[in-house]
Amino acid sequence: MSATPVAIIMGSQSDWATMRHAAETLTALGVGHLTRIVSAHRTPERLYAFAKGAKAAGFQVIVAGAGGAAHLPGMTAAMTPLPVLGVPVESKALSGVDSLHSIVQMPPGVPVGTLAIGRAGAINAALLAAAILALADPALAGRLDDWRRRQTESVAETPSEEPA
Ligand code: RP5
Repeated sequence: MSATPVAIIMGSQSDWATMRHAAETLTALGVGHLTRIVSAHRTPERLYAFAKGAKAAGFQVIVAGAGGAAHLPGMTAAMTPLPVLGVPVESKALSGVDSLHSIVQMPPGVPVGTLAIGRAGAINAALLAAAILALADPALAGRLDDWRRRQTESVAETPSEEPA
């Protein structure tokens, strides 16, 4: 496997507060990743160069987060054969429903695997990327199993007075 199999791209610096959760999850699983700001609207040539070169650069999965008119995951998917996982970033105006609709409603033929809005989607995109890579990486599959086991063990049987 490539040392950096996952690329996490996002449309803006403002998306990092959400997308950092994907990066942190991949770090916890020992999955190499690169993070880049690539805007479909403001830096279209950067997007073109990234997406066209992603496979040759050694990436195997792309996680793309964007908010509002969130064309980044779909445009990326249009220019690479790699699986693209889309994270709808929570927008101020419409709470991320706009982002979700922009990312999830791809026409047949160019898929984007779309996750939940916000932090949950970022974490789950990383877990899904890791699961894809784990199909060909038994050591990573073991780390994913451990991650799930620890999650299971962390769930109390009885609710406490402390806030979650
Ligand atoms: C999108 O526009 C970005 O993905 C971001 O979620 C949204 C707002 O960007 P900023 O105005 O905060 O840079 O392209």
